[in-house]
Amino acid sequence: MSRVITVGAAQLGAIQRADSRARVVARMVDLLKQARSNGCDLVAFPELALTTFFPRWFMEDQSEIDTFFEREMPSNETAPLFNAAHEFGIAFSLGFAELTGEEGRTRRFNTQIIVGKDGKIIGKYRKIHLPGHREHEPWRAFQHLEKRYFEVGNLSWPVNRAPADLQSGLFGQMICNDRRWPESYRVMGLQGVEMILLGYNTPVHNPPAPSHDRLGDFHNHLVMQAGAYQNATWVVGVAKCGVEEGCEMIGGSCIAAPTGEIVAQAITREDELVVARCDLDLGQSYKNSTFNFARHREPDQYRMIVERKGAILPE
Ligand code: ING
Repeated sequence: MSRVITVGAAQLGAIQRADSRARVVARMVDLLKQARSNGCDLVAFPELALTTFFPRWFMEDQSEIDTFFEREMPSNETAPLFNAAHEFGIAFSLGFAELTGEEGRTRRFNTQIIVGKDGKIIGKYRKIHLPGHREHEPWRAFQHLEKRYFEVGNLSWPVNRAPADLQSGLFGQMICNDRRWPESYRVMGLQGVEMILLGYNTPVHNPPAPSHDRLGDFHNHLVMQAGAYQNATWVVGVAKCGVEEGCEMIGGSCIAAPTGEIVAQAITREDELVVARCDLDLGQSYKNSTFNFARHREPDQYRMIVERKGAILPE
């Protein structure tokens, strides 16, 4: 059996600090129009897709910081995106900085949602692996203050079943640094995920480890291909890229199959739609053989080591 959906990875080029949300949303609607002419069922947008990557700056004034957050979704500025997607009958995922009230206090998360063709939210995720640092580190060419501006996500990695107009697919999400941690994929693999949507903003230069810079593009694809294969799932990775406020970010948006192969990828660091027809049943042969978790995984062995919490040194 095959359950094919046509997917578009909607890579965004640079967004400068002065760029309005309205201007960015207009770019995203243009990508949705391209997706419509390519027969897309689903489009994935990057992490923090509405603004420049603001964690690159040290800010102390909370009202200034909060100008980069969304208090409601959709809002007046983002409504044109939701309206266009609904009119075109296209589902989409969107990353944004979420400011909300929960448990009687203000909460701030690096969030991503999947919105169905009917405009209803299918799934919501809040970034768990927050890279970088919490305090100002002036030695850096640029800051990476996600730990300062966001809380660690509190929704784990849920897998949600989409409606029939998306082949009743099992969809999961992660954000950026999450893709470097195998646990992110495995938690969803254990739920039978068939497609993971992930947005990222990844600087070319990593100040604490400049020797890694030359491998940025390689590591980007390595982790998504491995995560896809080892969990028998599609992985759609979408960059915000190019030079934002002097900071260069990698592109490399791609669609990786459960086989581990990249089936389509971006060739620019601009706004670019990467399209592939994805059979959500393609992972079944791996889930039923090599990665049949029920038959081949040994969770008791893993748990024993994890619960020891210490290093396992040879006698
Ligand atoms: N960005 C980067 C990422 O994980 C980073 C942080 C850059 C980690 C370079 C390692 C090397 O892709 C975000 N936003 O998580």
